[in-house]
Amino acid sequence: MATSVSAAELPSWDFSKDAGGWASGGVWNYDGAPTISYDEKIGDGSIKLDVDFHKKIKESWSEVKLHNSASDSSPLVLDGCDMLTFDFYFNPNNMTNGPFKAKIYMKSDANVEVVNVCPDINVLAASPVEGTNLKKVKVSVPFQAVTANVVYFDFSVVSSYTNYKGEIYVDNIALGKRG
Ligand SMILES: [Ca+2]
Repeated sequence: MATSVSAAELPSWDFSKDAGGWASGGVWNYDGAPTISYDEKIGDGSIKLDVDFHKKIKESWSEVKLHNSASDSSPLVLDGCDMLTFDFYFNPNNMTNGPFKAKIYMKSDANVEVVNVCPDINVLAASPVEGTNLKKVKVSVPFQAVTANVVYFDFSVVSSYTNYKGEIYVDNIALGKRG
């Protein structure tokens, strides 16, 4: 009997069990060493970034990277993927000015840069998270549609003239298709 195979779902990470292959990917124009860890509480599992951008308040770009090591060994097969969404948690008491940006960067197995976008994170759209000092905003990042085997995948939080010092959480990183 034939078994129908549904189209592969686009990858997503809800961090319900672990960091899902995401780990520190280094920094760019950042002073010090951020601490990247798995947090089991916020968002029922998320990635925690302990960062300090205050020495870079005069800089338009100070970057803390997460790297997806799972895609190093087993390519992410993308077919018409043109969007990434994620949840961004921050503590508004930890900063007096902004904004943040996200940077999404992917390279294919043909060594082609298939995604390289860095939209602003609209912190003004964030809502308070009950029982915490945090605010949360869902961020949608559109990009030109990609059909490729992705073998290099970075997700960065970028400070643009912020003095943010403290914890940031990232959750529900999901690749998808618009419309
Ligand atoms: Ca989660």
